[in-house]
Amino acid sequence: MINLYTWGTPNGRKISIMLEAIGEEYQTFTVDILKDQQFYPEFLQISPNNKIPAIVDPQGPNGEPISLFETGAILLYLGEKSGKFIPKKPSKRYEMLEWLMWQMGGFGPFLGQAHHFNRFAPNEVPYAKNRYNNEAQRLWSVLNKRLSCRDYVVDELSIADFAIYPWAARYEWQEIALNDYPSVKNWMERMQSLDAVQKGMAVPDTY
Ligand SMILES: N[C@@H](CCC(=O)N[C@@H](CS)C(=O)NCC(=O)O)C(=O)O
Repeated sequence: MINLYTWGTPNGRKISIMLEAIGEEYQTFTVDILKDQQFYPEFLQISPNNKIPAIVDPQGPNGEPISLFETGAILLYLGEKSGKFIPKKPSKRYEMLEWLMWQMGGFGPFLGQAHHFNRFAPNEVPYAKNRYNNEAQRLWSVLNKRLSCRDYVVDELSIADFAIYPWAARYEWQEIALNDYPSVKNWMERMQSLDAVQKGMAVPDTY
């Protein structure tokens, strides 16, 4: 059984959605980042960048245990292990990687900054709010265009959708009006209707 170390954030939920989607048995361990548990030495051994999520799979490559941090790496690992949600056609696989990297480098880090300055900064910082809310609008426009002519980010449901969805689900924290992005809104409804997404988004249940 895979151990998932996580907390109730978009990055954590990417992995619980994927574990649900591939039907892999897993147990969840919460790492309360509000109590600095991500700095516990035993957690740092598997996630040296002190961030959730991380996994430990006792049945890794060659039957040996493996631990992994960084959601892009974890999603690829679980996709390759299960043979699911990574397109088989090489050109489609690269397309999926483009959108996975787009999420890891943009539609995650920049939206995270928007969350911070909109909701958590101890004082108003108009310049930063403006900068990250504008970037949020730009990123949402890119995604909206991409989804205007397809059901999923690379046509078939893939780990790129699982990476992007939990961030999109926090649209209110990004000052995004969903109706301005109708194609993303429709895709989100499609995603929400999936059992794995509903279950994965509810992990961890203690949060
Ligand atoms: N690039 C990382 C980002 C992970 C991340 O930012 N995790 C946040 C929660 S969403 C965290 O653990 N923050 C705690 C900290 O920075 O100390 C990934 O995709 O795994």
